[in-house]
Amino acid sequence: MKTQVGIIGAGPSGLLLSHLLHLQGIDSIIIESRSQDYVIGRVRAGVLEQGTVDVLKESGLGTRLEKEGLEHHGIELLFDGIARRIDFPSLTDGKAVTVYGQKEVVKDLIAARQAADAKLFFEAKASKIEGLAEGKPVIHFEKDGEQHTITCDYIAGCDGFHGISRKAIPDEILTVFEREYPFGWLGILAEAAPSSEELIYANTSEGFALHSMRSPTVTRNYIQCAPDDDIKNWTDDQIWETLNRRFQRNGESFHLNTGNIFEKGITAMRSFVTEPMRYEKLFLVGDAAHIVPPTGAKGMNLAISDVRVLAKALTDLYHDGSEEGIDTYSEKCLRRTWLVTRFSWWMTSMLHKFPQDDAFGHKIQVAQLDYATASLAAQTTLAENYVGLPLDL
Ligand code: FAS
Ligand code: PHB
Repeated sequence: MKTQVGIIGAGPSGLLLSHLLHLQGIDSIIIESRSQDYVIGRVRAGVLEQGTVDVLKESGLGTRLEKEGLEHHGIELLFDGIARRIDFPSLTDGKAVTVYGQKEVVKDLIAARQAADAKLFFEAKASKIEGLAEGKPVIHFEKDGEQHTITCDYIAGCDGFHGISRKAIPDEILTVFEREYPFGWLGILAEAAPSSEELIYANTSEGFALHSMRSPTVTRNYIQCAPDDDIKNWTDDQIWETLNRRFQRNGESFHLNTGNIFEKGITAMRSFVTEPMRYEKLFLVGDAAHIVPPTGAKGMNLAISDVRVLAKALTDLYHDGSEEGIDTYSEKCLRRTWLVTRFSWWMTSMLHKFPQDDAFGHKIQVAQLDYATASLAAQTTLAENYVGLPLDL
């Protein structure tokens, strides 16, 4: 097979890139190792930045998002029993975030690509990338037991943290920056109305908890747990009891709605950045290049900002012959990646219980949270990062 842009991976990165290129008349082929049902079934991100919402709506993917997305104008930070709200619109010139699950975004993208008769192949696993040094990129993949190749002008490695793209960059060129956190997140989806209108990020003496949601009838909650914890160690009652304890606050009663937990799992937490994000005619996009702890609700949003930069760069190249965009792709995306990595690290450091932390360490965290929610300048800093920094900061 032959195409202009070969895309490995049909997560948010690969699907949105293919969609945006299609709108510009640029041909792509997407290969995805998993089945369509598996890709759609994955439960991951929940919060869309303003910029993510804008690019989805501007590219014709806003119908369900407008109907089912929940616009949120703030979050609550809870620490030492003190609950304080950060308002977004008043601190960010009217911006907000939208709660709309990643699986809904992926569903909408797959539907749009299939409606456009895209060359989107599921259960097609890329095994090798060749020809980069010679300027003639070829993707080798297997489907239905047969070997195939895709000859392309450029390759977008949208294959996530465990994909093959990053490994196609020679070791002597690639630099990896990584920090593993000494905890994980136990996440649940339950048939229960959210217990609060907005998200609650709680720092407690026993650990972090997050209250989120997916719809007026489905709540999404997280508990900090040991990094090597096993979901089998947790009964549903223990999960609800822990959440209820961690969301209590001084001077007011908090009622946690409970219900049938229909999805639960444990996610490891790491910060991970690869430099550079381009090698010859291969571009790394999204989780293939970087991972952030989900405390700042940034993972998918950062992936989508990579896509916005690369789609514009490839459009300028194919339409006007300008290479300026592809030549600055890595530098531009890495700047934003580090800004987002810093914010996600900061939120994670401020809100979680670290095993090595003593009473002094907890007091410093409380002071950080007190300042972040009491000072207008500090609230503005948190709000402008949470709703999403401008692409051209
Ligand atoms: P993805 O990992 O989504 O997609 C990569 C795709 O490439 C996958 O479908 C994979 O099957 C495919 N692939 C891999 N190797 C391949 C090969 N050799 N050939 C073909 N295909 C291949 N972000 C948040 O903002 N909030 C959250 O709460 C949150 N929770 C998360 C929980 C988990 C368990 C994980 C893993 C991530 C979470 N994230 C969260 C981050 C997540 O949302 C990512 O940022 C987002 O999926 C990034 O999208 P992609 O870059 O498309 O990568
Ligand atoms: C979610 O709803 O899944 C979610 C929300 C905010 C986060 C992380 C996850 O910071």
